[in-house]
Amino acid sequence: MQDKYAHKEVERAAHAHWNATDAYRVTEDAGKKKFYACSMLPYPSGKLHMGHVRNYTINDMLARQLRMNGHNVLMPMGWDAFGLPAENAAIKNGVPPARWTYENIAYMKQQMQAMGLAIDWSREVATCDPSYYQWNQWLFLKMLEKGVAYRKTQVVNWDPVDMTVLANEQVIDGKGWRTGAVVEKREIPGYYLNITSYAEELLDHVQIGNPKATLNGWPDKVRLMQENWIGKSEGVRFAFPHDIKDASGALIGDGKLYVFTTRADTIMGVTFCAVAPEHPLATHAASTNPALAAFIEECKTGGTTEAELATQEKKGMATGLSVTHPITGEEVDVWVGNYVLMSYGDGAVMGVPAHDERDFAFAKKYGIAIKPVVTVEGETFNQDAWADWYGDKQRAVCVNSGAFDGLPYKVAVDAVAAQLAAKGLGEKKTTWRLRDWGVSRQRYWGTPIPIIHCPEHGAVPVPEKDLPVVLPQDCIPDGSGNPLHKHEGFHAGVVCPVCGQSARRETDTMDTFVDSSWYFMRYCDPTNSDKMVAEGAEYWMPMDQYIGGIEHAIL
Ligand code: ANZ
Repeated sequence: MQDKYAHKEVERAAHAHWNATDAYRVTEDAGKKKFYACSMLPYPSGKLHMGHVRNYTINDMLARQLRMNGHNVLMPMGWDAFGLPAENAAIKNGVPPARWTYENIAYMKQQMQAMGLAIDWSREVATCDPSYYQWNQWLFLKMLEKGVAYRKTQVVNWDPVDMTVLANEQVIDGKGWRTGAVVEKREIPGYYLNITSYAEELLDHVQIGNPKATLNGWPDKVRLMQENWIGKSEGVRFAFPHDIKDASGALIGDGKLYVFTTRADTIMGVTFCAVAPEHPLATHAASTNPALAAFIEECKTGGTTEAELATQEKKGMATGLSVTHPITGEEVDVWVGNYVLMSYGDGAVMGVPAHDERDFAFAKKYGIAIKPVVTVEGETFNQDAWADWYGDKQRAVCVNSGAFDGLPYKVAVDAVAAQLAAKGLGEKKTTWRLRDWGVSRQRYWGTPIPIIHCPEHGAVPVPEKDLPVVLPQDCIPDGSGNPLHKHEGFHAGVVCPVCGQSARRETDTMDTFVDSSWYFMRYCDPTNSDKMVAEGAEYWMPMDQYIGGIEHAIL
């Protein structure tokens, strides 16, 4: 026994021995109890930081202890290697993202090895490697076949000087981070995953007290956050009929302005309707009203996040159009409101200033009538100031509401829904806050979306046999748009899989969360070229320990 711990010598000798014996390489062994210890795969940002060290040490201690006790322990490592920082580094240093990324991987791997982590390096994966991302593409094709993946237009942040799409974090005070130009909201086509079809199932899994819940044991506040994120909202979807026609003489929206409300009991208090700036009625009205067109343009500048929309000052403008109240038959003016989201419900609201705080602020600002239609015992309505009880549905009873007078909230909602249904104008509906997942990025350093655009057949999936669609490694982004547009090799010789005509590849790439949503299963059989997730997963999954994200909490 030596007096001093001569770490350099001891560790050098230990590492040499582990390397020579391949000490941490594991194979599936049915005779042993397995333990799968996984860490969140790191982004190869350059160097390890103390958050990484802490994370990996926790699993390392666990792995070593269990191994000594006879467990068959898998502890893999990989690299979340696509994404924006590599492109930013390219812009700054003029180095291709591929080179920057692989150099960082080599450096960080050597740091991890110097730490002596008990990692099975034979299972290392890098998400920017075609042998990995080809499975993103394969899965995408399968989801297209099933209708889970689909294409539609999406609103993005557009930098008009760099002619490029910006991530939310690249928009600072409504301006592009590099150019300082006022950012526009633009609609461009993109790909989505239909996760909202699974909303009910997801909710069942997380909801506290739900008999189908599988997340029992997780902290309640995490589960509640998830529940609010999924955001189930039960209400009524109904239409205000109208006869507003477009330039060709066709009724816009088949003559119906649909809205979603959770407070159908307040329907008799509607004094206006408000539509989102992107709503077809807004576009129609703006075509003959330059002031409105300018207002809509103004709404399109600035951030697109929900938080930004929620906190900004409520602004609006009348469209000059009106629709018919479905119960009273009165004319109701249609406004454009900057607080109405196109992507929620129907992109339009019934305005009830007496009972919705946002509508109250809006009505006060623009001199719109405020008509109380529910009351709470012992309270008196004051038109000058908002009070919380105006919106308190639990204690509300209808007044000034004709046939609905005296009904409490729930009963009134059912009665209103029944009347609307009898007129063929509406029904009860569940709306979700959860949105479909927009997976395309108008960026270079990611998994190419396996689509070919044919002048005749439109967006055609790349046949499975032609996968992977390989991302060129030699592009150096300069900040002005996606360099794949200009990369001749990427488009050379591409033909439409349907008709054989010359065609162009899709240049959008996938969100990097696609990469990191299944890597833990790939580690179980990392080199399998026939299957995305193969038999190894049956042995190792479910993982026994996951350490993820602590580094974010520390930094
Ligand atoms: C009239 C009303 C009266 C409302 C009232 C509330 C209180 P949650 O619970 O989040 O689902 N809304 C509907 N679509 C919208 C959109 N696209 N953008 C902005 N707001 C929208 O909220 C549902 C309520 O949010 C709906 O109920 C609607 O306002 C508004 F005293 O309708 B309510």
